[in-house]
Amino acid sequence: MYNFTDDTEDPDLIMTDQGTRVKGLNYNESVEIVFQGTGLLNGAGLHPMHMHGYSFYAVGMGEGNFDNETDPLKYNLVDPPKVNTFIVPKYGWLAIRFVANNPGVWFWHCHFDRHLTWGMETVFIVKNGNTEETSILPPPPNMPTCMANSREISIKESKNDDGDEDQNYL
Ligand SMILES: [Cu+2]
Repeated sequence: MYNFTDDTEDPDLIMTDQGTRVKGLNYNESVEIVFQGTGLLNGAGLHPMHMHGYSFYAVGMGEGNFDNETDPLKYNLVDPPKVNTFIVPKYGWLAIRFVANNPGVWFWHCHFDRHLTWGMETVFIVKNGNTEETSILPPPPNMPTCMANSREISIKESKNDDGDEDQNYL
């Protein structure tokens, strides 16, 4: 197994891939996530992982590298804390579970803002269920449309120097 908690300074690991990938989840899907802390680049630290839209159960945590065979056997499935933020321990791991029963687009991130800007963030898109009650509410009737906003902005930006409106915004 790769040793995530090694204090390596391998320069090939300095630059990460930038991406806009998100994770899609089906309505009512049971989700388990294991956050693995790392010591790579001597960057070991705590990470308070925070999820919007949900509380989750922190079912397990431990030191070192997560072992997918043995560590789940030690999960607390009786009375785990239900929270929306929990610490991934330094040189350790955190396992959480939740049921994706709140449709929407939900931000997930480390709550240290500096880490967030380094890329410790992602998004879950939880799909609608089969009923109105299990789906995202429609926008309110007075919500401006994107088209109305973009037209107003375009008109403001397209004034000529002589004050005439440029009609090519459409
Ligand atoms: Cu962090």
